[in-house]
Amino acid sequence: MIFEYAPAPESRSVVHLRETYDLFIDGEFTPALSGEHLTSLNPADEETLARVAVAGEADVDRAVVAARRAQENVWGRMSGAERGKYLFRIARIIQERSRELAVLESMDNGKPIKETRDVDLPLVAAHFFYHAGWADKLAHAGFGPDPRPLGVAAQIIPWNFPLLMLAWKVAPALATGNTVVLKPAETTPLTALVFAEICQEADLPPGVVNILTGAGETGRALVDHPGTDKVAFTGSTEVGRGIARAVAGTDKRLTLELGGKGANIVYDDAALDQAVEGVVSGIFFNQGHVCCAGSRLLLQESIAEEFLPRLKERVARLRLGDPLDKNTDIGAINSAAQLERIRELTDTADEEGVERWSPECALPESGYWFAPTVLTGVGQAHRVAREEIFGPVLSVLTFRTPEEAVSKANNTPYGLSAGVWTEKGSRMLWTAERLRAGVIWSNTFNKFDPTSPFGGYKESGYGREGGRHGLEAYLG
Ligand code: TXE
Repeated sequence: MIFEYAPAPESRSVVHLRETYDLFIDGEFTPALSGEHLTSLNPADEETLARVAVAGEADVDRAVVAARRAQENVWGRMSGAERGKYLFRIARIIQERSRELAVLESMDNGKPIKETRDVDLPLVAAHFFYHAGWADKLAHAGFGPDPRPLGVAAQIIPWNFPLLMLAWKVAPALATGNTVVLKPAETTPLTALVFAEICQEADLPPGVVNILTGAGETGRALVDHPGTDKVAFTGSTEVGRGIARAVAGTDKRLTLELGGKGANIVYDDAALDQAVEGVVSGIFFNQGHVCCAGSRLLLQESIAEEFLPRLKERVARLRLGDPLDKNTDIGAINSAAQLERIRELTDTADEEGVERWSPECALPESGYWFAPTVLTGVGQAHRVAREEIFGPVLSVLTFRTPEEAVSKANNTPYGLSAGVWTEKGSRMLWTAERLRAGVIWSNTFNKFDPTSPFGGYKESGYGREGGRHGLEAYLG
């Protein structure tokens, strides 16, 4: 019998798109004074989803003034227990609207619905629940006798986990009594705007959360505005460096969560089936648009011959296509610019003599797509071993000894994540102690939890998000 594939598409009808979205300032949707708009596309088919306002300097000023007023007069004066009630309410509304948010996120970002539905949205709600629980306990949690909010936080987030990055930034800021002005990425602004509606639905006092859409210029104006007390940024190392320069010499606090080039180290005694699964999800989850992706596989040479065919066989079974199909494993690349970046780096690998392999897979005709790719014969000097590709591309390197594994894993300007696969506890600990990475997973990968601090070393940035360390970053 020949198996015929039957797609199982999630319905778009749960999403109610507006033609045009305004900015969200002081509790209201309001047109941008700049009068400008940008267009948000569905990267899977390049269709326009909506027009979105672009905030200019005057709009940034309005939002910062509203956030300051709300912080000083309302939010900063409220008891922690009361702030917690709002956060619990927001968390519950997110759960109630999670199907709509998951579909919208998949449409705006291109990521598969099974990821937005089973990973992003549950984690978004969990973040608000977790931080709601902290709001009334800050005074007794060892943050000092009188932990105080910093004031107004400027928050700039990327497009790879739009709503989850919003939750990572907004929930701890609000729990600690800060108010926020947040700018989502220009290619994925829509779920942040629905979040603004959720703030209205939760009766959050006006000005506590302000959402300004726009591109880099809006972000720059927000960073440069003198009226904020903290800047929290997740994005490219290049823009992060510019923000660090802009904030230097001011009294603003800064946290940066930047790029990565994570190593997944597989020793010869690893449980291989489990390691194959971990390596595959480590790089192909979310099309590889993950700062902590395991984008370098470090494979012990003695098992390379056995491991690589198994890995390729598993990659060949990944299903690429419509992000709204519940069976899809790999969705669309988020933008034409990101697709171009991935192509440029993989083309260089071809020129450098690296061996490229992809399973046979038909790419849709419209939209932005890149087939899952495994690069072998990669040396440490190759660009694909050093630079963040941020796409579904795995660079495979080999090692002979644990010392060599650690040295290669650490041979990167980044220091965000690593995975170690071995059945030997002593080897695991020996390796983990020597890796310079903020997050190290053992015999697993891509496990996230609001209680765990997340962040990097070196060019991956500084500061931690999540757990009590994440709260500390919003307290003075
Ligand atoms: O990032 P940008 P891009 C990496 C990844 C990717 C590369 C470029 O390697 O290929 O960065 O992605 C706002 N002042 N990561 O170009 O430009 C921008 O509007 C203030 C890793 O998308 O850094 C968006 O909201 N803000 C990463 C946000 O910064 C500015 C996630 C991120 O965009 C600005 C994304 C400016 N001058 C990309 N210029 C991670 N760490 O997860 C832009 N922005």
